Amino acid sequence: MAFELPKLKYAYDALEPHIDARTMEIHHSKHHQGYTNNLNNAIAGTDEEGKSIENILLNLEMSNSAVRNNGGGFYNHSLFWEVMNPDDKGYLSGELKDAIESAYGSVDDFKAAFSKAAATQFGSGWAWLCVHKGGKVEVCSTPNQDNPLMPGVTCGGTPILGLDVWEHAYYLNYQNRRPDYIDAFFKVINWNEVEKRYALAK
Ligand code: MN3
Repeated sequence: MAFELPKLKYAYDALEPHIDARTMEIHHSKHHQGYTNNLNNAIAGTDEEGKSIENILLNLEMSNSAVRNNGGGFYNHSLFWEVMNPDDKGYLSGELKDAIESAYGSVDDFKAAFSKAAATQFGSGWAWLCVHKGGKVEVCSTPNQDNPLMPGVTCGGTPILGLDVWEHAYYLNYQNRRPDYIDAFFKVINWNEVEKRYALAK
């Protein structure tokens, strides 16, 4: 069974004015579709075919750039769409809020750390909030389409929140103003979804 582009649970214009419809449409229907197709092509006829994307990334041979780039791209964007929502955003609470305060002191300090990771990732990449076994959380960033599931990648653990800081994610609306895009992302984070992922991963 080949990987399929996941459907969005909201319309392309649902995240406006924070993330514009044209960017969402191109990002989902062109970029994410491209990673999906290229991943399927890269694993066709190999031992990876039929495995879950998590399994493929956790056991990735990092020198396999086709699977690294496109498997990462497939997984990262699938997470990205899920952790945003225009309506059902919830608010940071419960065990995840406790874990964030334990690691960063306060929610504002966490936001500053995450924003800094996103703003200072040189070139294309992602900022992450990860969970380690036992529940400790950590912010990090990765270049290109790498992510914390991959062997040897910075913070490790399970990513539960990810922000795409490739220019294709924001350039139409924000041009070079990546920090404004990062601020906007915080207005559409679906904390209910992030908390659900925290509970599963910890
Ligand atoms: Mn992208």
